[in-house]
Amino acid sequence: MPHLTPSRRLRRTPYSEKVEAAGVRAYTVYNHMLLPTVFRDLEEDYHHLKESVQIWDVSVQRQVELRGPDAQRLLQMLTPRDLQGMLPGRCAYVPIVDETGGMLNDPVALKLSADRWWISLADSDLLYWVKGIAYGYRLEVLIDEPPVYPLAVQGPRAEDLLARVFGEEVRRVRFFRFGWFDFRGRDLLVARSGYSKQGGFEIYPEGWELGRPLWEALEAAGTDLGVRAGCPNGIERVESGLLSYGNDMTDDNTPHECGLGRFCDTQRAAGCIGRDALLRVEKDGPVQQVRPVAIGGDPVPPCDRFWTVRGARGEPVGRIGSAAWSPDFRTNVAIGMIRLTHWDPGTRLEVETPDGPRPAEVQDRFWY
Ligand code: THG
Repeated sequence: MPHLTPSRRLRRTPYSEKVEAAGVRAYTVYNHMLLPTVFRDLEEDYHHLKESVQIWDVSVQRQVELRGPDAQRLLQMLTPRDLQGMLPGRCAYVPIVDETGGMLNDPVALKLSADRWWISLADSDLLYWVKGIAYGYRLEVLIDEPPVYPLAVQGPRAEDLLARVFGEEVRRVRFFRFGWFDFRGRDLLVARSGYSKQGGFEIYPEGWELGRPLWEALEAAGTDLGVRAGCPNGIERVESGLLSYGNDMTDDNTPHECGLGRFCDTQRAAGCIGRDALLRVEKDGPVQQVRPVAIGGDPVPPCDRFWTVRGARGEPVGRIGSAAWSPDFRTNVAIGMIRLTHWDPGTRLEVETPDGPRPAEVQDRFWY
C-alpha cells in the first residue's frame, strides 16, 4: 500500500507520538483523523486485548457538545430513543436518524448536566446536521466540537489499572455511567464503556495538555499488568457484534434493520425527526436485519466492500459488511444484513468473497 501523506486535515491527537512510539502498524481514517487498527498484528493484538489491558487512542470519537436550555430538546429531535428521565452521569447508545428514518450515526450520548450533552460520534459528519436542525428551528443551544480526546482502557485488567491511577472508587462506576476523577488537580470524566466486550473504561480529557501525562501514567501504572498500546480490534468487535457505521450500516438502513430497535422508543420520542417514518416501519417490521454470519473455509481477506450473500438458488439475499478470521472460534466471523426470508439461525447461505464463493450460516447470536 502507498502511504498516507500527513497534513493538517488529518488531525493529530495528544497521543499521536505515543501511538507512533508504540509501533503502530496500520491506520484507518475516521472522522478526518487517523485511527490505529494494528499494532503487532491483528491476531496478537486480539489475544492481548482478551487477556490483558490496552490503552487506545480513540480521539476519533469526536464530541459534539450541546449546551443551553434547548440541548435536550435538540437531542430528542435527533434520536428515537426516549431521553426523558435520563440522569446526568449516564451514557446512552442513541441511534440518530434522518427524516426517512435512515441512520446518520450511532453515537454514545453523555449527559453532563441538565443543559449540557456530549454526542460521541461514529464516523459521519453529524455536526452539520445538528447545526442545521438547531438553526432551522431557532433553538437556544450552542453547538461545537470541543477539544476532547477520548482514551479507552480496554481488557479484563482495565479496572485494576484504573484503580491504580484514579483510586478504588473507580471500581464503583457502573456500565454506561460516568464519574469525575481527579488527575493532577483536574477533574476527568471516566465512563465504564468502550468499543469492545472485554470490559473497560473511556476517559475524556478536555484540552490537549493532560493527554500525554495521562497516557504515561497509565503506561507506568500497568507495566506488571502487561499494559500495551492497542486499538479497536477488527476481530474482537465482529465477534462481539459491535456495529461499525459505514461498514455494517448506512443512511439506507433504519435502526430496526441494524438490530437497534431496543434503543428506540419512537412512540414516546416527542419531536423526533423521522418519527413517522419509523412508526411506519415498526408496524410491519424490517424486511432485512443485521445477523451474525459464520463463513466457512480459510481465513477471508479484508472486507473492504459489501460481499453479496446468496440463497440456495443463487439469489441475492443480503450482504456482508464486516468479516474476519476468529482464532478463538476457528471460523470466519461476519456481520451481515440479511433478508427476512433467510435470517433464521441455521439458514445455509453462500457468500461471494473476493477469493470465491464460500458456504456460510446464520448464527443465533454473536460470539461472546
Ligand atoms: N465509545 C464512545 N464513542 C463511540 C464509540 C464508543 N463513538 C463511535 C462508536 N463507538 C459508536 N458505536 C458504538 C457501538 C456500540 C457501542 C457503543 C458505540 C456499545 N454497545 C454496547 C452493546 O451493543 O453491547 C452497549 C450498548 C448499551 O447497552 O447501551 O457500547 O465505543 N464514547
